Amino acid sequence: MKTPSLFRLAVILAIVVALFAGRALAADTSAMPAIVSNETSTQRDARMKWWREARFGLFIHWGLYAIPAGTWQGKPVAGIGEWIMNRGKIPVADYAKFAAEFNPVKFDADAWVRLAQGAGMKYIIITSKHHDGFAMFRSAASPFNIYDATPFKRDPLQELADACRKHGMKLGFYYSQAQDWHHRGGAASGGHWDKAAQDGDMDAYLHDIAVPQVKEILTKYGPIAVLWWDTPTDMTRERADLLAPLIKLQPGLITNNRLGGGYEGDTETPENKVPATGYPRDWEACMTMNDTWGFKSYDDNWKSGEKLIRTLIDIASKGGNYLLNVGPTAAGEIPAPSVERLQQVGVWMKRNSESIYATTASPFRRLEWGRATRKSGDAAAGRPGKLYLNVFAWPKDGALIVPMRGTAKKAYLLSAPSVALALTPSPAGLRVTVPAAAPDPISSVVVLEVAGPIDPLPPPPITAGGDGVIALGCDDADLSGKALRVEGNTQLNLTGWNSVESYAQWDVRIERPGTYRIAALYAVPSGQGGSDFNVTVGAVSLATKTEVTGGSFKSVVLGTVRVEETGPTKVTLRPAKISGAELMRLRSLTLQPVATP
Ligand code: H79
Repeated sequence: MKTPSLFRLAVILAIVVALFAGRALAADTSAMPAIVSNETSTQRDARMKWWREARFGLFIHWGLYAIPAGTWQGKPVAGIGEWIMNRGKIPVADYAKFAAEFNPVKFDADAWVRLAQGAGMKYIIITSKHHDGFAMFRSAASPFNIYDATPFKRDPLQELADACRKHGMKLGFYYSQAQDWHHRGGAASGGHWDKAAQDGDMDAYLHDIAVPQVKEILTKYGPIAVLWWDTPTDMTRERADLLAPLIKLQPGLITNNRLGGGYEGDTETPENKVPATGYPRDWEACMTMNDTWGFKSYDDNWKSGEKLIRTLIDIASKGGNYLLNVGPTAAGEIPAPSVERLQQVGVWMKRNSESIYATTASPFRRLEWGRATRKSGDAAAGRPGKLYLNVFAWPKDGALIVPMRGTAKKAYLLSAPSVALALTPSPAGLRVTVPAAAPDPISSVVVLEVAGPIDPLPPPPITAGGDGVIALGCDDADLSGKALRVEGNTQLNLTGWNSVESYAQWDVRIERPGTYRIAALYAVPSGQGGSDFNVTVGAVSLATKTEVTGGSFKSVVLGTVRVEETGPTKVTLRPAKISGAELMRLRSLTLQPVATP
């Protein structure tokens, strides 16, 4: 009895597998923009391993734009420095003349690599060609390159590749594949100020310039760890298909999500912002140290060393990498303020990098005093799991409260591992008794050795402030629905309300019953207003419609509700019928008690 039924099962299984295989084949030939890859998730994890452990890299924007350095014909050109050709509407022939004066004799690849290494960085990504079309390497595909068009007559990518290999630093190349203001047909939608020189066929540009140059950078410089595409303007699937196969030229190459044509690459790349929460896959925040990528002589708006260090910690606590930029000068030097800051980061990393490298995202949504990262343990190897608490605001009362249930095996300062800190479980969380003085003025690391999984406590319910107003921020909300997420850097907003499944919910505690006026600070672009949505406070509900705010954020009174019950309550904002692309972008919701006579 058993054998035949098992056999029948096997036949059915075989048929099902064949059917699915057939479907997969069918999907391959369809227009689905999913890259066909036979890499298993284990292989992928192995390929991504060094990158996930690295957490910190140096971005270098270096090119001809370092010569004008933000000034054209005696006038400052607004915006990011490497865009000066575009923003200054510099004719192609005039911009090309910078090449004759480009002689960065102070360039010292070894010093750059040592600087990055000293800062605790594990990889370097340099612009091999930016939107200005100038190749920073010796290229057979175009004479507009640093070897053939300048008095410098050196190949900085070769020198950097050699220095990286010598110091065990991973090297990656940035390449602007779709936007090239110099070569005909490469200007896409970004170039239109010098039609006579820029007009041309994009496919011819890809064929003659982008494809051969990407081949060059992936074959002439030894092992390349990352290929960093940028601005996939006008990249159709067909066009991206010309470049995508080149990725195979470097085994293990990691690519970002900016090739275009539906190729997703390996990494998300938020630019100049730290997302409020992480992403569901690998991500890297690329950020400037001042307000430009390419050197601008007068941009002195430097972020402090403390800010850079805390940004690195913040990003690591959300499971991402930090790609921090420098813009070397036309002489070939990294500006002194950047060097100083990288050295400052290095001082902190020397003592505290264990809390950064090879860590994963924090188990806590938010911590009042700082950020957390973690490392899983290995019981077989006798290695405990660790929680790294990066404390920005050192407790004045000597008690660091970690909002988790239970206790830990052991706690200590990363700077003094042999001194155990007392642990006291409490309803508010695990209390770690710490010394009065912070070991580090920027961020001090407390290590918790843990046996099993961390059990975070839910954040305390939101209560009214001194003015009686209950203020609900977007990063306090529990989010439902696939697309709903928090965006923004300092000014956060909830976005992605594209279905009735998308809703936000807040845990509040009502201390005073009464009538509350509900207002929302939101943005709805023109033509997208009139969506229906509901706000529910416990058992009472309010139905309303969105107003157009014209793209900017505006505080809109939604109505009033009468709340009878005190105690823990849920406040929910949920769409009922969406008329635009999404309901709104929401910054906050407030419940203001209405004075009753
Ligand atoms: O290489 C750096 C930027 O030059 C590049 N990506 C990073 C890593 C980049 N190219 N385009 N963009 C980023 C976004 C486009 C911004 C624009 Fe603008 C807004 C183009 C025109 C308006 C910024 C402001 C550039 C010129 C003015």
